[in-house]
Amino acid sequence: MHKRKLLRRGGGSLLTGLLLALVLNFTMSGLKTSADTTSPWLGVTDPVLQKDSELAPGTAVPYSVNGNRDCTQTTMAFVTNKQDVCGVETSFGLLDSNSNLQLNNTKSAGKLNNYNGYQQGIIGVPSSSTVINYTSPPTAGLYLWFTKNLQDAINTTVNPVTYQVNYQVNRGADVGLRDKAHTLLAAQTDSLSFSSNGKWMVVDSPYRAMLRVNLDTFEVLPFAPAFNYDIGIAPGAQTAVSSDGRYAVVASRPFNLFKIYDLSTCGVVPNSVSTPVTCQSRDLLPFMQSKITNLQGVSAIRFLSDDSLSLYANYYLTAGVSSTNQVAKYILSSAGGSAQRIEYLAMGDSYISGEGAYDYQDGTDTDNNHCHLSQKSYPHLVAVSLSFNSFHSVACSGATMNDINNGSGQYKGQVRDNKTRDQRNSESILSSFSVGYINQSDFVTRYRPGAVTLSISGNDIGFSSIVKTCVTASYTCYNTYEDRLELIRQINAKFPKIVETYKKIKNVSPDSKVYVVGYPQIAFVGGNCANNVHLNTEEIGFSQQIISYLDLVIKQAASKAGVYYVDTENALAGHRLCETKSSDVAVNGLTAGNDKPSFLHGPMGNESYHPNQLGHQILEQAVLAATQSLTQTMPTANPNAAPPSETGLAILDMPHTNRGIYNLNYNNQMTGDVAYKGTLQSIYVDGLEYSLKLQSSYSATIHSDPINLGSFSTDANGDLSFSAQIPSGVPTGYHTLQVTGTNFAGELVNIYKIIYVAASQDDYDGDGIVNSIDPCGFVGVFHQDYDQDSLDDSCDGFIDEPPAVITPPPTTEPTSPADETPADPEPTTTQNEQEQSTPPADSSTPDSESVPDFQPATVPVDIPQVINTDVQPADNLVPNTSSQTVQAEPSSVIATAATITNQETATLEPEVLSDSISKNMVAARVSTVEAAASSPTASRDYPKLMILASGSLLSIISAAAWKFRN
Ligand SMILES: [Ca+2]
Ligand SMILES: [Ca+2]
Ligand SMILES: [Ca+2]
Repeated sequence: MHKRKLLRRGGGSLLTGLLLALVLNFTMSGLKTSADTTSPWLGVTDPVLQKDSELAPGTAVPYSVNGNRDCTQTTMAFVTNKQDVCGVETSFGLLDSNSNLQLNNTKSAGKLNNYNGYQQGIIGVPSSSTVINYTSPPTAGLYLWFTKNLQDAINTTVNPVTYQVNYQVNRGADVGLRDKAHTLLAAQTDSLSFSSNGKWMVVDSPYRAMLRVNLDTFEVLPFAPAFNYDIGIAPGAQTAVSSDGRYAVVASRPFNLFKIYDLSTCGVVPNSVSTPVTCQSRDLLPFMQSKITNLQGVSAIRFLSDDSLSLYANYYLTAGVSSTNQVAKYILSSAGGSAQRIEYLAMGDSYISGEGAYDYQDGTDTDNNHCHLSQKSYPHLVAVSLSFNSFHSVACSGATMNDINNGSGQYKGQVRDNKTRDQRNSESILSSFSVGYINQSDFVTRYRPGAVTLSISGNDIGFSSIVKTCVTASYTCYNTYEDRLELIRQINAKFPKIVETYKKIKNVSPDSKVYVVGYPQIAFVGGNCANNVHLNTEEIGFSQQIISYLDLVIKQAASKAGVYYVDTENALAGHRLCETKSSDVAVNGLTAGNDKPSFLHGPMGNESYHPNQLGHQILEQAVLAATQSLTQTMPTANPNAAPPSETGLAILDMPHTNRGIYNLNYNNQMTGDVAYKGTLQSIYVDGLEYSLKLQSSYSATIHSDPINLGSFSTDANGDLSFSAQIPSGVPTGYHTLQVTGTNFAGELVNIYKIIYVAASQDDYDGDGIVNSIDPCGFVGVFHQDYDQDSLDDSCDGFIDEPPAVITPPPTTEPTSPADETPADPEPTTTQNEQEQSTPPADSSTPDSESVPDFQPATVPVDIPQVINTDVQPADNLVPNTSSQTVQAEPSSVIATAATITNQETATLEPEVLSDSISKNMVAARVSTVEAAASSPTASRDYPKLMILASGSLLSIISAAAWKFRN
């Protein structure tokens, strides 16, 4: 049952993927020799030009290195001062054109000194660990030398007096820029540019050709003529190359040039490169001149995707009068591409995927994929409300900023199939909007939505783990100044990355309206908390403060990036936990985990403390109102926006313990969510991300009472990969697992994750009751089940009102008059029996408040022989969904029996369930079935509950959801 369902779910997309892969491979191999698929850039139809924005008079095109290479304007912190720099975001850190280097997750920057023999100065490649050194050739330009894996090639020295960090490259380069005949090719670095993923570059090799270089293989394609440097005019070359290497652009204002080349059409490259090979191209200049009067030139040209470019154009308002110069940003799309392809895209983490609202989209609630993308999430509701034709959500529960941004070939996505992007069919994933496989921002690049809503950064600070700690700790969590200060500093440290994430989305799709949605408050201080809340007053107060603070930082980051902040902080007011009766609460309390067994995220369901369906309805209204139905215009970026100062923060007004303050880095990827006592736990830390030193020792400990797990060495790449024995003496429950040591910059580094240490795989909390029948797995039970769905209140995410007792209609009230309904008091079952709980006003039951006793009908009635044989998928029976009638047709089912089948059909005593079978009631019976099926001899074939009505099969329901609920 279980396996079959998986096949069904995976089958569709797998097959589609395979077919697409075949089609693509065919197309791509065809492209290598001739242009089977003519590029829309090269056809006869004109491209489409759209003005994005006019720059204010006197404003220049954004700064770039040598007027052509992209860099990010930011601040680097040195030991003694801060400097504004324009740096390249490499995979090891930020490197500026003065060779200042700030390694990832380090606090102080240092000078990167080149290996002896190269000229000082190192060129960083975006999203790559390769750097470029250079030496002078006898003639024009520079020889380029590539050093791969820079992190393997640097030594650190820290000045003992000033503490200034210095990095020294300790070996020569790996490879030079050469043709196949091994001749060094000089390069004019003014013309150098990279694809945004760092896989390709283009550069002019003087007197030879404009080259495209593959930065994995260093293979060279001479695709266009070199500039003529002999006539005394600097070309001011503007170049660009697409991330798949297919297209390149060359432009020059003095040379009246703006051409796009389709490099899939080029001829064979000879061993010796002296001139360009033939490639098809299109001259875009006449078109641009026809659209922009008095055009002077184009610059900062970048590929947004294969069929659109962003660029800046200079033009004169008055012909020939340079003082009337204007600059504007444009989007130029090929004839096949339009500027906007879908109306609305939602992206981000669990608060926007709809974790907790259930009704998850197919394929997002499987063993491998826990994205939990809900059809009841607020973006879906917004899209329906606004009658959008094209809406998609690519949000995934658990997403961090890395899952938005990481476009590298090594990125594995959020799914658990251990495949890298290079091993996936990205085209198929993009075209089918499959979530969790590739970074989310690529969907923006591809589809350039009219509006984007984004919720991100909560997981980067481990927000859900913070809550888990508070729920299970026997002490009050985060109740000291130091605990909270570390958290605040951790949030502040993410600020630049949050800004970058927002900017990136804006940059890849300048036309999109980007709405950043904050996090709602989930609990009310001082109210009456239901049994599923598990947080004390201080902890709820802390949760409010930390959500407020995170929202403030997000708001500031949005302001700095120039995107619109949507304030939803108080959206759920009136419906928060502890604020109203539990059936009217818009947020789940602690919810027992029901994810599939292989990749449990711990015993606590991810749905815990997330907005439920009501919550998403409220958030829908809040987002519509705040964004004026997704039409609100974008604010002007405020470059001075910053997180608040630590001084005077109310959240820090706590008792001091005067312990040391650590530089914390929450890392959700470093290990699994659950560890078992007495077993080995695998731990992995990416050395590049934290600038770990190579072949150096780091120690692992588990807290809160520190237990040393041992010392472990990084490998030759600086990565840390080891297995640590979890001692049997660690108390069962949530703990912090941390790795500490010194990074490349000589700073103390602390990388941690909150994990659940379980007594054993079968019995997490070690109370002797196996998970499958332990009601709440690890939190104590109250032996109360208010809503009678067989889930103890302690871990029932939503405590509804109890099901109403069915009342037979009063005898005096005739039902439908002229049909064959007998006159006896037969109860009527409808889909909404709950609403019938109040008996109709009737003089025969005058002042009775009491509800009549439930009376199972025992009189046989005519019912169809086979009423319904639908097999209900186990997921439909997750017992905390609110009560609904299961298979309630026809409306007068009377006597029923329950049967359990295993491999050898075991039969329970047939029993009367009720006159209508609700999920709640089935749930109650399945727990009995479950107990019977959990014997050691029970087969892997899941037991099924068969519901019979007068001997006819009514429904078969798999009990797998119960058997493996924990
Ligand atoms: Ca147990
Ligand atoms: Ca319950
Ligand atoms: Ca419930």
